Amino acid sequence: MAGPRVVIIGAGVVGAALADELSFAGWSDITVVDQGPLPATGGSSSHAPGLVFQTNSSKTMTELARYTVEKLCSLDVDGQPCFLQVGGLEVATTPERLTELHRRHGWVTAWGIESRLLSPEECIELHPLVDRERVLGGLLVPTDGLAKAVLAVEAQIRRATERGVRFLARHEVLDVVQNEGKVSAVVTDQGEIPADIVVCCAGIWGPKIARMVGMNLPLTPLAHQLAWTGPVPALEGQAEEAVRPILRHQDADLYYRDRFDRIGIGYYGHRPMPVDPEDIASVDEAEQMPSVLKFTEDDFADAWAETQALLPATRDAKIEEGINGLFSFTTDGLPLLGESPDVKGFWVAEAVWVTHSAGVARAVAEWLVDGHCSSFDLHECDVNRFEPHQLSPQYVLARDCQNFVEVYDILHPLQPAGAPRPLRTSPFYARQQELGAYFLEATGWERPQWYETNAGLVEGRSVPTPNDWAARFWSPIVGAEAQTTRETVAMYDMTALKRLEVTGRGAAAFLQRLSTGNVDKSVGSVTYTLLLDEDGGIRSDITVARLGRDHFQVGANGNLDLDWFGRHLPADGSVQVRDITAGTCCIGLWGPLAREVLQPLADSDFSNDGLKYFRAKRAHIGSVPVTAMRLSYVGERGWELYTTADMGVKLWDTLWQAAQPLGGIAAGRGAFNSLRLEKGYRSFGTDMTYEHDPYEAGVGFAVKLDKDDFIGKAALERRKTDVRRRLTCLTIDDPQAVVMGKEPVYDGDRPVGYVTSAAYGYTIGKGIAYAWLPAELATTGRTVHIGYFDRRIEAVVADEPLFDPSMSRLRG
Ligand code: FAD
Ligand code: THG
Repeated sequence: MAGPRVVIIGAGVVGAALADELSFAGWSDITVVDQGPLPATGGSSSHAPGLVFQTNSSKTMTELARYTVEKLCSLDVDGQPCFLQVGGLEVATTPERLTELHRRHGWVTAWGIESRLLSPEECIELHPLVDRERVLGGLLVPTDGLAKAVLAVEAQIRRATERGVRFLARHEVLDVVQNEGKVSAVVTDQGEIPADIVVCCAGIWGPKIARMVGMNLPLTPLAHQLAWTGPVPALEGQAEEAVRPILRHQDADLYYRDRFDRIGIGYYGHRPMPVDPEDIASVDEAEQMPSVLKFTEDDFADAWAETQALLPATRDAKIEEGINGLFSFTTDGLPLLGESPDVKGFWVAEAVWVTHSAGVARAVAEWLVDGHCSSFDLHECDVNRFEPHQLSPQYVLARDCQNFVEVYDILHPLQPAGAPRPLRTSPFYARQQELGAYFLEATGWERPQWYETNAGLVEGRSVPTPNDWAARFWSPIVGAEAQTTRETVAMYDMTALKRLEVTGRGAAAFLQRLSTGNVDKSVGSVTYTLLLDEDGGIRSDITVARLGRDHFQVGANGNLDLDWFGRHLPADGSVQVRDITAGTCCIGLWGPLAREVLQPLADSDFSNDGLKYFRAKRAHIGSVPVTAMRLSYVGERGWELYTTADMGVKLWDTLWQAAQPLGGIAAGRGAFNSLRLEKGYRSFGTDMTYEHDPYEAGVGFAVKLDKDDFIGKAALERRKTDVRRRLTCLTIDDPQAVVMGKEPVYDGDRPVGYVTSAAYGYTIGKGIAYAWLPAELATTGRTVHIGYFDRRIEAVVADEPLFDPSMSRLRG
């Protein structure tokens, strides 16, 4: 297998690793070009201090880091190791941070990496420079350590070169040529190189390269301060480069590493210092290196004071050198991986730390060679995950700077972005404000979490108050709204649900090919179905409503669904896909009295016979034309009512006036999430993702294997009989013990899985947590324990769904 002609732009730690992985996978026509000298090109990798902390709230990021550690441990350059596995220690100097370290311990444990919480004494024993009086405790990950980034580049260049990869130093890329929507060559200052695939691994220069093919790459280079002390007298004679663990002091935005008798200090506490990629100095003009700016000493003053406090031995030393080094930040802190949506063959592997470099390279190599990546779930990292507003330069700059500021902050999982807000508002926004909506944010949308005007509903109800952490961004009103939905009727704003319109004479066949269910049914049918990759992994779960012979409306999960559809469109132009989210809106009207509200307003029959469960039709609600779909993510009778944005307020007011006399309310996402978990409805991206198949995830009912071929079918036939883990429903008796997701689950003392989503079930009167567990433990009645901060919470495997298994609420 020669493979296509590949040109990799950039021989930093990402480009070099990718060349190694791709050539290992068997592709042989690979050229890596870099404007700088090799192996220290002058990019971010050339001066990175190389600290590798694997702990991350993202499972994928942790796994990418683990792969990087394992790979770099196996590499050397003439006997010099590429990784010094000294361990990683995070210390707490405040009670809040100590609590946070417990949460972080939970994440690494959930993702399968060994770590230990340490007493102050144990911290000092491992890192004797730390002041005993300042630390309250620590978290140690023994497999963390120091990556020698330039050596890693060199080692991977050597291996790749042996396999025939060409490395061209001092070749500056000036343009990327495309032909009929496909890349065809890379133009350098020393000539043109033909290419079928171009992978941009240009780090902070990425946006500049991407612009050559008209692609908007949302990252910002920001300067970050790194300083080195001179000799520290207490360390005199240290013969090894690093003996103490790498150290993080997040309370002061600092990190540390050894270098013989000196110490490297990294700082995130200074003002954000963004740089336009166009303004980065060239290799020849740069004073030191293009990615290195002059050290601004004033910005470092607090860091040095904090350092001398935490590490008293440094008081006898001086700061000898320092840099303001550039590297990439993104709007959500995650990398940008994948192929341009517009130009075939133009790929990016950008905004990647040394920490994740080899893992990312492995993932992208698999993706390129196999068409998908089976070793890592990349949905969070896909460069096509963004909504259009998330690509605006102003948004990108603001969010990237904010992420720099927050890099070590303690962030609650529900905490919304501070700014820029509000960005996207549904037509109901003003009405929601009048009702005292408490808004959280999702992909730019302002979404009511609960409504303060429902406060009166709490009285006389049993709504337990959760523990402190779970009580943030929470109100007892959430419980009252959930219960009221099951008692009377509630209006839910579903506008943020991504809606795609698929039309054309090939539409039915197209959706049949992409989905696991049968969607080629009568006009008016609605189908819950899955999109899979070739491996049988879940790409999304969607609803497909057939509104006409050649007209479908798809309820989707995000921009990746639109991207997936776009990549599979038939070349003959027989199918069109359009995102109709922004021009439309939706109210979910759900609850036992939903019909009493709707029928008198409607010009059409909304009895059970008039519109059965999982059927759709057009109608008028008062003067508002709607598409009504009879389904409910909260598990109650009722409809999703769609209309155009201009009619939204009228729809809201019409329903509101009719619902109020019956005790109807507007309800928020807090209630919504609780109700859907009582009903056992999965949420893509949280409960199930690319790495899971439908059988494990408990959505096998949505797969019709007797249907004609669809993407992923062959893989499912294999996976169906091999279910080793299951998305499992757990209940928790202690009403205070509400967990949030991403906590480890233990069988005895052994970590065996992790929680995906959780909420208190206000109807069933128990806590609910969905968790991935080994199949043999997922048996009803089995007791397991959830690790929640410093606690172990008892939980029991339950039959699901917990609410209305007979579906009496939905049918009839
Ligand atoms: P680079 O190493 O910058 O490689 C990109 C390459 O593209 C460069 O070699 C460049 O010359 C080449 N290139 C660009 N444009 C062109 C063109 N037009 N033609 C030809 N070639 C081109 N990460 C960690 O994991 N741990 C840390 O402790 C850590 N500390 C850091 C400290 C500092 C001060 C800084 C600045 C960064 C730190 N990072 C750390 C981040 C890390 O260094 C980067 O994320 C990583 O090195 C990026 O690797 P890369 O290969 O994507 O980019
Ligand atoms: N509404 C619409 N589209 C959507 C969602 C939605 N698309 C994305 C996401 N949410 C999909 N998730 C679900 C999950 C469950 C159900 C609907 C959408 C559901 N399931 C029933 C069940 O499992 O009992 C029906 C199954 C069946 O009959 O096949 O209702 O909220 N428009």
